[in-house]
Amino acid sequence: HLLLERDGQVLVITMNRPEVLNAINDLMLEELVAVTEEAARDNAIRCVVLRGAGRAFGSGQDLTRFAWEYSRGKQISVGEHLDLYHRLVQALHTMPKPTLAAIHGVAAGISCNIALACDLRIAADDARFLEAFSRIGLVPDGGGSYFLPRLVGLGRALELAMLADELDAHEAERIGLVNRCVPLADFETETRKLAQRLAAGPTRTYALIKELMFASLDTELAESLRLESKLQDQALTTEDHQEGVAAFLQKRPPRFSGR
Ligand code: LHQ
Repeated sequence: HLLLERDGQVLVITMNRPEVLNAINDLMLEELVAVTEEAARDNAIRCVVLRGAGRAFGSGQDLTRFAWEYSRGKQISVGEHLDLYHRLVQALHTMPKPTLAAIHGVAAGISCNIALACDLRIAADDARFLEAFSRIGLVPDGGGSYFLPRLVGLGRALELAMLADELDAHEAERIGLVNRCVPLADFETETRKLAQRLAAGPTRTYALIKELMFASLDTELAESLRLESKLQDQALTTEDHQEGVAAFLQKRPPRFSGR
């Protein structure tokens, strides 16, 4: 249920069940886990883009499976099922290269939260974000309770999760849920441009930046300063650091290799 495409050093993962707005079923989830874990290991990939086929990004967990299990009177334990989602969210979060969610149309439920686990989000102006969970009596999962308050603050996070109203793309951009909102007509081009730019960046440094920023949210200043020193030591050993300095001194654009 995925389409995979290599565009230079960018891996584009397209969720492909357009007839149900890319609702995530078991097979798609297993494929997403396998592909993201593999992308993390593959040094030839320097940026990962996640998007949806058809008219939407994704409508969340495929609810037909759950409806079916309810109808058979089965007690559902989501533990094992969620474990797979957790592997996906962890793979995206710890990916040692940038991840970009490209959202058009609706992003609902766990599909929305998977987008939140990516480093950056670009949205088409037709995008709609929906923390749909409470509409069906569920709590946000797939990392939503972690990323949402960190991205938009506690007040907005509670509102989005409790009222479960749709948020349009402009409002999402205004509150910082997405990094940028572009006209639908330019969405593909702008996504590609941003992805190529990220793939041409200092990849190892990007990974260190992610680690540092998230760590700072759970530590005090002294600890953040210590971690900055430690990770700067690592950044200083990269070829991209040397290249960046050389390019600056030679007054030319840097050619980063990701090493
Ligand atoms: C769908 C779905 C869908 C199947 C649209 N499944 N078919 C929960 C449980 C346990 C463990 C794991 O985690 C989770 C996390 C979750 O993600 S819970 C939240 C699940 N998602 C939702 O509650 C959203 C349900 N969908 C909707 O509310 C609407 O479809 C939205 C607002 C997403 C889009 O509305 P529209 O643009 O009006 O499209 P539509 O409703 O007409 O949908 C098009 C088709 O897609 C339709 O099928 P049909 O045969 O009538 O054309 C829908 O039934 C199907 N579809 N979402 N999640």
